[in-house]
Amino acid sequence: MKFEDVLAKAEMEEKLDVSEVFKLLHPASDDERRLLFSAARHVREREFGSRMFIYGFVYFSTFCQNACSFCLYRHGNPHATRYRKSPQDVSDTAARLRDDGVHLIDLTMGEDPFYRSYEGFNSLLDVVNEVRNDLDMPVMISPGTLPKSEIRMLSRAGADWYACYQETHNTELFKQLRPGQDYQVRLYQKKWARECRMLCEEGVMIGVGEDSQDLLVSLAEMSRIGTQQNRVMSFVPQAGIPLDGPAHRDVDELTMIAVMRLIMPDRLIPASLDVEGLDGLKPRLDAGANVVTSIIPSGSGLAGVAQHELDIDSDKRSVDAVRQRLGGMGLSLASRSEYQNWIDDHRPSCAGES
Ligand code: SAM
Ligand code: MD0
Ligand code: SF4
Repeated sequence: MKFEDVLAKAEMEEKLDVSEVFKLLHPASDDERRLLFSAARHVREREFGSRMFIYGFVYFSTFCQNACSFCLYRHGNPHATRYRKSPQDVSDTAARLRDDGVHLIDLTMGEDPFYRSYEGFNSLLDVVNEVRNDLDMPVMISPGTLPKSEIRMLSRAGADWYACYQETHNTELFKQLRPGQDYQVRLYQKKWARECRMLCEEGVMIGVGEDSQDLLVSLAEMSRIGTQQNRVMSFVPQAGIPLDGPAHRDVDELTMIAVMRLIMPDRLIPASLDVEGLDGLKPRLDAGANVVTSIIPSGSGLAGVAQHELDIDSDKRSVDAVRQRLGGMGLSLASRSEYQNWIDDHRPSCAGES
């Protein structure tokens, strides 16, 4: 089947077989690439109109017991700036982000032994409760892997979303990327969170040694697990880590965003400012993303992950800067109630497959 014919089928939301998805992952010319992105935007427009969502990012502890090969914050890396914000700092930052106009607060940490201790975890539950109930903001929690009992406590404290990225669904590659970590336990986070009625985010990385076969498997896994938000981020090389870049990429991030939009039209897809900063926003939205993530308040001393400082203190990772860029693209920010309605409509009501 010709590229255009597969695209037409995808735009009509007909189910594609593996060879058709493979074709979409490999546009053979600039023209095919343009058509792919335009179809992805078309599908996004049909599902979400021109209204984009926007998330604040609070990386409240950069201590980590793990040694992921791609991450600046891996245990023992002397190049990483380590800090641990207090619960009070976290809720003050969340309040500032709410006033700036984000739709959700993403509370993210390295696997910090303090916040995983009895005392630290309880203080985390208090912060989640405060942000959700006192600030009245939707909360995403990105704490790494936890036992199901603790995921349940986070859900009860008010967390709406659980984010935990597999990075790859190739178990051999996973071992290289997340040495010493258990593939199945990480995958189970999403099943457990869903059983606790939380929305879930899955994610894959590009440029870490994957091939297009691996990406096909990831797409199938995202569909199967039913994660309501799915992200793809290009690997950004870091000081002091074992993984080199840039590796050969069979498929780039933008193509993957577009294909995700086409085969899972109603899911949320981030355009993360954490990869190429504010200048990376337009290409990601042009490829069909609909959530701007990694808004970080300037002067807060908070870091990004893949880009720990890019655009932060120049105020370019702000809601205002994003709003301005969206205006130039004929897009706008949704209201908080539009976002709240979306999560109310998509929250799992019972245990699903995983
Ligand atoms: N520590 C928790 C964990 O690993 O699940 C939460 C942090 S998690 C949100 C950090 C994510 O950022 C990783 O899962 C990975 O997808 C992405 N990331 C980290 N380092 C990166 C890099 N150098 N380039 C691109 N993405 C990166
Ligand atoms: C982002 N820097 O949204 C953040 C982070 C964690 N849930 C998300 C990778 O790009
Ligand atoms: Fe730690 Fe998360 Fe970085 Fe892995 S990705 S080293 S778990 S902060």
